[in-house]
Amino acid sequence: MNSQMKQAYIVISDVHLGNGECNHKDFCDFLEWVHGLEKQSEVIKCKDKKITIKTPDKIILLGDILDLWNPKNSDRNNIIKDVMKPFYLLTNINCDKIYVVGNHDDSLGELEGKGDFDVLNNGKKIVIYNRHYPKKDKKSGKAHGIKIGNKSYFFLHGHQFDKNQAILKHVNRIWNPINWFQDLFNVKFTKKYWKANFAIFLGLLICDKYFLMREFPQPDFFDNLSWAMIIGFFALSSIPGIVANTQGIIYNSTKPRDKTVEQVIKDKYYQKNRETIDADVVVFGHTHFASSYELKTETGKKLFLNSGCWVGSDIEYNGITCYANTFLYLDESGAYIMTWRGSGNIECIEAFT
Ligand SMILES: [Mn+2]
Repeated sequence: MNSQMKQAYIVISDVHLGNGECNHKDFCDFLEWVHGLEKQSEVIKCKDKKITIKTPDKIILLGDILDLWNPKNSDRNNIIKDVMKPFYLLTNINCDKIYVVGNHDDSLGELEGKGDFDVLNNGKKIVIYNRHYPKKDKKSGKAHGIKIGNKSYFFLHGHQFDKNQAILKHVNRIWNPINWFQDLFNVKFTKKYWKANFAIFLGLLICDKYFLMREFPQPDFFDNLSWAMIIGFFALSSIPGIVANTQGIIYNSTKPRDKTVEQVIKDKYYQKNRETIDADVVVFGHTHFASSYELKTETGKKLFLNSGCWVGSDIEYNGITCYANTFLYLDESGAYIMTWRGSGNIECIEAFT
């Protein structure tokens, strides 16, 4: 029992590896620092308290770690490029990793339960959870939080709290337009020549309308079909390029970002799930705003914590700083929102003891 009492978790979300705004180098430096905790723990000041950051027993990767939706230049090779080093560094850290998928890495959810890739050299595991960690109990339909110290914690990415995302989720089960266009765009020929292909496609359309139909008032069926196939080929090899390169702009304007935990919870979307989560603390990411909110319910209080992001830089909203490069540290003494300031400097933003 004693070993269960002394536990340390590190929670990271919304790194968006592959995205142009991802703080890739900072994230790698941070992981190297986490690896270093194995040899020596770090003592930092949090208000008037001293906290010892120990080497973690578990790392929770809380969604949107990879950006499969919106990679730089829509090119998925940028994800592969960005992923190499962080995952190599993660492997070196001597603890199990829990990967809870978010909306930007939603398709990884298909890997849940597909076991044999996940044991690393050091005997540690990386386990994928499609929705949340821990899973719901099949009988009661309830999810019981993980006990760390005297509090229990429940982890989910948080797009489940986001109205737009929740509607999308239903559609996405059958057809996910963002992924679909990304798939079509990431065909090498399309990726390389979509602009030229689009010019050819337009050219063919114009030809079709103004010249060919007049020359051949009644073209036979097979002529028509092969003509349609040629136009179709260039359409298919160019339109995904246009969609993939504009959806980033559209997506950015509808981003769920920059909402504090209070705003998310007061939006009432959480209500739906509330009876099924049996935990003192609900941890999520998604909005890129490391913050907290305490909700008073009929049964008591529930604390909501947001793990923030590793994208962009610190921004101020209505006098509140939204930090970049944030993580949560949880141990038997409490929960802490922290920010990586570079070169091993950690700043504590909020403490819950
Ligand atoms: Mn998200």
